[in-house]
Amino acid sequence: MRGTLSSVEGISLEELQLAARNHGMPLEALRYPVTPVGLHYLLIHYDVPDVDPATWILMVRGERELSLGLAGLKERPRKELTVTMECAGNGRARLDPRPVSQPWLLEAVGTARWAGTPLRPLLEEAGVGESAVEVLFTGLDRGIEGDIEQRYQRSLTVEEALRDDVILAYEMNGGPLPPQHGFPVRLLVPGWYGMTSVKWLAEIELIDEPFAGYQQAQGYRLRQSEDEEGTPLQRIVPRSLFVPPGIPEFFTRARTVEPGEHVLVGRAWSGLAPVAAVEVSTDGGSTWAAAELEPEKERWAWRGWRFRWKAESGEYVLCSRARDEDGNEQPLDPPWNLGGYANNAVQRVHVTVRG
Ligand SMILES: Nc1nc2c(c(=O)[nH]1)N[C@H]1C(S)=C(S)[C@@H](COP(=O)(O)O)O[C@H]1N2
Ligand SMILES: [Mo]
Repeated sequence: MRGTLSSVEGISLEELQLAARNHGMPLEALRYPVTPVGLHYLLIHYDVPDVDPATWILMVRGERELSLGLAGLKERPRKELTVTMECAGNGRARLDPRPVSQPWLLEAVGTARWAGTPLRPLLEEAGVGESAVEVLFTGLDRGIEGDIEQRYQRSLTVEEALRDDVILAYEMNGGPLPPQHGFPVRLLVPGWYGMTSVKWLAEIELIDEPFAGYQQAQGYRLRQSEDEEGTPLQRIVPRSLFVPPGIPEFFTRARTVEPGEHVLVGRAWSGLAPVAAVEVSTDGGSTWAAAELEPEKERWAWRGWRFRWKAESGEYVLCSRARDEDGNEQPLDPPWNLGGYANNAVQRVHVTVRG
C-alpha cells in the first residue's frame, strides 16, 4: 500500500486513548484564517474540570493579594489578538525511535481570535516585588504524572509575563471559552508553545525562586536522556503546512489531483521571528522555488502562502519549508529528543497526478 506512515509502528492503546481525547486540527481547516472552535486542536493532560462561573475566582498573589471574579475581569481593559497556538509535541510520532506520549503527526495547531484582559496591569496592581523572579500559573485541573500528583502548573519569567501581548483570555472566536479550551479563563502567551498557556486558571503567584515543578523541570525540555537537565521549550520554531490538495484516499490519506494548473496553498508561522519566506518543492525536497506570501496581518497569526503548480501526470512528493527573519528554517530531517518536542521537519505530501 502506498502509505506514508508505514514506518510508525506499534502505537499502543494508551497512546490511542490520548490521541482520541486530544484531537488535532484536520489539515483542510488550514483554509480558514481563524480556526472554527471545534476544529482547533486540543491538549488536556488530565480531565476537563467542571467550573461554576458564579463561584469561580482568580487569586493573584504579589506583594498584595487580589481576588477577581469573572465579571470583575471582564470590566478590566479588553484586548483582542489572533494567535496561532501549537503543541510542543507536534510532529512527535514522526521521530524514530518514537517517543511514547500523545502521538501527534502534524495537526496539533490552530488559530483563534482570543479576547481577554492584559496580564501586566494585574501583576502591577498585585505588586511585583524586588525579589520576584517568576510568575507561576496554576490551573484547576489535577492529575498524576511521572508518579507526582499535581495541579497543572507552569511559570514564566517576570520579564516574559510583563510582555504587552500576554493576556488572560475569557473569549475564543467571539464566544466564551469552551470547557475544553480553559473555561472560564486561560493564560495566553503568544509565540510560545501551547503548554505555557495555562487553562482553567485558578492562581497567579509571583515567586522568588524559579519554579521547579513537573511541567517545568521534567516535562517540556529538550534533552537526549533522562539524566540530562536539558533546555526548556519556549517559543515555536518555524513550520509551514499545505492545505491538502485534491482528494484523499480513505485509509492512507494519500492525495490524488487532476493534471493541469493548480494553486497550492498553505500557512506558515514562527514564534521566534516573523516568517520571511516559504519555499515549495514538488520533488521531495531536491529543488525548491519561492511561494508567494500573503501580507502579515497580525504578528502572532499564521500567514497564508500560495504556489502555482503545473501538474503533469505522475507521482510527486510535495514539500514546503518556512524560514523566519532570524534565519531559522525547517530541517528536512528532524533532530531527535527524548520527549519528542519541536519536530518541525518539512511536511511531505504524497500526490498522484492522474493520467
Ligand atoms: N491547565 C492546563 N493548561 C494547559 C494544559 C493542561 O493540560 N492543563 N495543556 C497545555 C498544552 S500542552 C497545550 S498544547 C495547550 C493546548 O491548548 P488547547 O487545548 O486550547 O488547544 O494548553 C496548555 N494548557
Ligand atoms: Mo502541548
